[in-house]
Amino acid sequence: MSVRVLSLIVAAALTAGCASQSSTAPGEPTASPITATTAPTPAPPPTATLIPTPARPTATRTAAPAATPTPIAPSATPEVVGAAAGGLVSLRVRLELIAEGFSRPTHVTSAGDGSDRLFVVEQAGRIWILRDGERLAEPFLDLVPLVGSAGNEQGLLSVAFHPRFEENGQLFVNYTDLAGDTVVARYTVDARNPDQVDPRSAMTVLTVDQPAPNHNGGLLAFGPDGMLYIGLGDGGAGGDPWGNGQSLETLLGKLLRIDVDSEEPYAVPPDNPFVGQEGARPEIWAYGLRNPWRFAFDRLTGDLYIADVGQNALEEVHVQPAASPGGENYGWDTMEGNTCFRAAECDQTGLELPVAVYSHSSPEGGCSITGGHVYRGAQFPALTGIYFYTDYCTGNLWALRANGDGWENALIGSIAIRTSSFGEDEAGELYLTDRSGGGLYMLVAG
Ligand SMILES: [Ca+2]
Ligand SMILES: [Ca+2]
Repeated sequence: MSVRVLSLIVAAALTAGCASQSSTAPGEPTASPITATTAPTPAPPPTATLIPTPARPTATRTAAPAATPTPIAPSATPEVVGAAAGGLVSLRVRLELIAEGFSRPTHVTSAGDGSDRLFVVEQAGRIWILRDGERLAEPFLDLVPLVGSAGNEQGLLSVAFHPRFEENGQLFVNYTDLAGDTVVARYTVDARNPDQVDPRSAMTVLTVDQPAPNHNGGLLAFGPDGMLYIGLGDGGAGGDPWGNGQSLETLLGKLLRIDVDSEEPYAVPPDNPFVGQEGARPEIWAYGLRNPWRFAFDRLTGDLYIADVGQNALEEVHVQPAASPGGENYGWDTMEGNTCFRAAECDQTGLELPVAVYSHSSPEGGCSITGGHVYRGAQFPALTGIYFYTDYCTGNLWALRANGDGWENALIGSIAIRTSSFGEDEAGELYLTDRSGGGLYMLVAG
């Protein structure tokens, strides 16, 4: 067995959000995430992996057959190969190496302050600045002493800059602490040095007890409404043993929406969907989520894309229209993807079905979805309006876009990195972090 194969197996064991961890729970079949990644596999049959959802307004539209993905070896610029006739499957994209040497990067984003800096988050607790592709010598923020990152899905998981960061210097981080519990905290940049955070500025916004090391969610993002959205997984183990996904009494298994400006540490927006409902936590914006590791707002339309990591069968993407008043039930653990979970039938009343799914049981599938963004950059017009997402385990890369009343979804290739996150720079160009190799890549057309 080669060194490379060994390293891939190790990486597979570290899968963030992957069902492989929860598959250790009794009764869960074991996923085999590494089989599709250890070597280039024979070409799978063409599939666009569209899911029939006949009863839903979001029903998927039929797309042209997908190109055969061609896994390739890691390199400085791992290519994505996708070619076929028409539609998304004819998209050609590749990854361009921007920087390397990060230790288990979990997130990348920008500050929206006109500085054009990129901020790369490391799982152990540091945030680094890239300016013009060069990493600054000192970290922007070092939370290593506060962060517990022993578990595969624990650590410093994201950073979000306040929409008025340029004025108030505020940023928000999401990490698991030394006890494994979720912490959302606010920090303020050093008034004398815009490349350093003042560690004394820490203010805890929210903490959530975590019953198990996995399924911590972890993303923070400000919506177009100026509210802070927080993704929280179902708490962990496997199969949601505590029933958190469907319970409005807990913050676990939810997307939260809070107002960090009106009060400290936060206020509940009065128009949140469960305000005033007895027994429901008013911070909840949407529920029925298993581990929404990454979600993203389309910066043009405000539509919200939620990539929810599946159990042992299906990975899924939900899309919430910008006009939604919230309150959606995304199904877990009544459903996994577009199927009933552990049941032949289930009551689907009131459940939102995903607009795209892929399975764990084929080479063109995977084991743990990493949601991306809708491309709104300026450099690659061919990518405009397309939501990109990938599978952490197989590297399969997907493109999804609205198509009339439905959705076009296509497998467009395979990338030879372990994508922990996508992120946008200030101009809307897209980047990916390779948790295994430590690189930061830019998604490039052509
Ligand atoms: Ca957990
Ligand atoms: Ca779902």
